Amino acid sequence: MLTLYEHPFALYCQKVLIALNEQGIAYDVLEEQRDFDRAELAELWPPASIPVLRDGDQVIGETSIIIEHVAGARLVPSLEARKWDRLCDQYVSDAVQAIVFDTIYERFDERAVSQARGRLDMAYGMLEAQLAGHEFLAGDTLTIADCAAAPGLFYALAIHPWDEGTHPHLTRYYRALAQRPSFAKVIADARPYRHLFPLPWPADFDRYH
Ligand SMILES: N[C@@H](CCC(=O)N[C@@H](CS)C(=O)NCC(=O)O)C(=O)O
Repeated sequence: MLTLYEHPFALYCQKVLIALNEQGIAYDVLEEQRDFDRAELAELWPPASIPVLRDGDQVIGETSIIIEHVAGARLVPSLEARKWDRLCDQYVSDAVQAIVFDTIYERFDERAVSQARGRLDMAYGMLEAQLAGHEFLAGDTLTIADCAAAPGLFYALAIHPWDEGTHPHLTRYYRALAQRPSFAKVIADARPYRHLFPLPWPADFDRYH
């Protein structure tokens, strides 16, 4: 049996949860703060980032590697899928984290936050252009790239929403992802933790969900 060390409200954990749900893979959950803390996790996985997957004797960190481990070519079928997975992690999810962590860790670094917002705008443009010609990021089927995009866009929507008028394809794409059972479950399971978010949560946030 697989065991996932995770937290339902953590962006990168949601990426793996979507992949597991998509594939109908059974797993046990250990939830941060309830079942383990970061010091305990560091003994297993020194970076102590979440999620971490335990599969028998194997301890696997890094979401893209976890997804490749559990799903292989079913979710990582092409170089294109890997490319968009990397782009979504680096320019959407990491930009979101830079903005959120700026508040959590009281850095108040306006330049860094502004750069992160610029990266999000750049990423929205890239996604819009790609999605104009494809249902999903890497073609006609859902891949690791969409597992990466969904939670990044979820949090991006809360702090730096894209303009729906100039991004109709991105809007269509996110709306469809949000209706998909694998991601809808993740959104529902994370809902009780929204009070943990350190920035204002928009009143109209659930318009897509
Ligand atoms: N590149 C990592 C990123 C994982 C990551 O940033 N996880 C966040 C939670 S969503 C984390 O644990 N951050 C470190 C911290 O909160 O101290 C991956 O893909 O697994």
